[in-house]
Amino acid sequence: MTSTPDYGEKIPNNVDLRDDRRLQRALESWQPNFLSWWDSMGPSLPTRDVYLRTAVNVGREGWAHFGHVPMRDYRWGIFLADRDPARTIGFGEHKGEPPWQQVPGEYRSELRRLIVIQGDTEPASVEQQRNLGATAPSLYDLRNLFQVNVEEGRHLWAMVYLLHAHFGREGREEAEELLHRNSGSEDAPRILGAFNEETPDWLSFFMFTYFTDRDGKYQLGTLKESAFDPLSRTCEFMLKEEAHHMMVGTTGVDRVVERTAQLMAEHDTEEVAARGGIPLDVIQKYLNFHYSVSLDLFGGETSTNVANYYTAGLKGRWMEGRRRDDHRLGSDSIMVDALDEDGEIGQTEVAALVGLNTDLRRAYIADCEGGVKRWNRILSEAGLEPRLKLPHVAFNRKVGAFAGIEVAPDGERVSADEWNRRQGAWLPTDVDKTHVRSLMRPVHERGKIAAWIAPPRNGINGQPFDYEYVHLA
Ligand code: BYC
Repeated sequence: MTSTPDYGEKIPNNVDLRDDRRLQRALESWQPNFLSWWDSMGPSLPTRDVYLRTAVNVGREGWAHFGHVPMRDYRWGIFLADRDPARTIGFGEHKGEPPWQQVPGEYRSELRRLIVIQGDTEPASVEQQRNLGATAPSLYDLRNLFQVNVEEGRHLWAMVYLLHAHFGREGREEAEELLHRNSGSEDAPRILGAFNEETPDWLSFFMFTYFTDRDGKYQLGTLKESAFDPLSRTCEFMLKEEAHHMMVGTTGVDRVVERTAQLMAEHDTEEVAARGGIPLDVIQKYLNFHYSVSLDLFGGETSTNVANYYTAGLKGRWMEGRRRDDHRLGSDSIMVDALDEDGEIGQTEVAALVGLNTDLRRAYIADCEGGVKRWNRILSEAGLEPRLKLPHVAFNRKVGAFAGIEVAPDGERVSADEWNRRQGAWLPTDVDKTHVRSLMRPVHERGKIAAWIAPPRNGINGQPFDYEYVHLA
C-alpha cells in the first residue's frame, strides 16, 4: 500500500511526494528554513562526520542504514509505516469504521492542535541539547547525542509533512511557527513546560532521554491509535526510532550509577564528589526533577480535552487493542488522584473519559519503576543498599490537581515555608549543578571515557567502544 521509498529525491520519502508537485514544492520551500534552524539552533560542536543510522525504509528488517555522514547532509525524510488495508478505527464513536485518509472538517482544529504540540517538542529537545557535544564523556556518547538530535529533527519533518499535506495554509503557517518558537525563549517559548527547561549537563541529558523521551513513547503510542491514518502511520514509525533514545537514557543512567557505586565501594564513602563521581543523593535529586516535570506533560488528572479527543477517535489509549472493554467508555469510571475537601491528597472517582490523562500517566509511571529497579539492582550488585526511588506523584507538580500545593518526595504535604527550607534536599541545588557541570569535561579521544561514568557494555551496530564514532572538525 506504500510506494517504494524514494531515497534519491531531495526529500527522501515513501509517500509518493513526486506525484504531488504542490506539496513537494511547499515542503522544498520549508526545507531551507529547517536547515537554517538546524545551523543556528542545532548541535553547536563542529564535526566532520558522525556514524549515524538513517531511516531508508519502514520494513521490519533493514529499515536503517549506518554510515559516517556530515550531520547537515543527514537525509531527513518522510516515512510512514505501511498502510494496513484491513485497519478499522479502534475506539470512540467511530469505532469499527474505516480510518480517515483525510482530516474530517469537524476535527480539523483539534487534530491540528495535537500535531502542533507533538511537533513542537521535537525541535525543542534539539535546542535544549545544543551545547552538550562540547562536554561529551566519550565519542560513543557524542554519537548517540547526535543520533537523537537528527532523529528529533526527522520527527519534526514527520509532523510538518502532516501539517503541509492536510491542513492547507494554516498548516504551513504552523510549520513556520515550529521553527520560530524556541526552548526557553521569553517571547516565544516552546508549548510544554519540560521543553523550556535547560539540559546543561550529561546527567540531565540521560535523565531527559529516560523520563521525557518516555513521555514521547506514551504520547506517540496513543496517537498511533488515531483514526486519522496518516498520523497513526507516522507515529508507528517514529516509535521505532524512539526506542534508541530511551536506550540512551536507560543505559546512560545505568552507567552513572555503576561508576558512582564503584567509587563508593572502592573508597568506602558516600562522598564520591571529591573522587570525581556524582553522589547518589545528587542522582536522586536529578531523577526527582526530571520525573516530576515529565509527569506534568500528561496534562491534568481530569481533562475534557482528552475525553473529546478519545470520543472523536483522535487519540486512543496506551495499548488500546489489548483493553478488554467497549472502547467507548461512555459509562465507565476511574479513580484519579485529587485533593479532597480538607486539602489532603487522595483519590476521587470520575468518568473514565475525562480521566484518560491519568490512565496514560499510570502506564508511564509503571514503566518508570522499571528504570529505578534496574538502577537499584546495580547498587545491590555493588554491595550497596538499593535506595533510588520515584518521588510521589504529587511532588513538584506545576500542572493538574497538585499544581497549587507543596509535597515532599514521600508524599507528605508541606507548607510553602517548609518547601523553601527543604527543597535543596529534594531538587538539584546550584551547588549540585555546579559540581555536575565541573565534571563535564570533554573526552573526545577514541576509546577513552570520562571518570564520572562507566563505559557502555556494547557499542553501536556491533562496533566496539573504541570505534571512531565521530570525526571532529
Ligand atoms: N505545559 O486539558 P489539559 C515527545 C495545557 S513528548 C504547559 O489537562 P490535555 C518528546 C493544555 O495544553 C510528547 N501547558 O490538557 C520527548 C491545556 O491548554 P488549553 C509530546 C500544559 O489537552 C522528548 C491546559 O493546560 N506529545 O514527543 O488533556 C524529546 C489544560 O490541560 C501542559 C504530546 O504531548 C504542560 N506540561 O493534555 C522529543 C501529544 N500540560 O487547551 C519529543 C499531544 C497541559 O486550556 N498533546 N497544558 O489552552 C496532548 O495529547 C495534550 O495536549 C497534552 C495535554 C497531553 C499535552
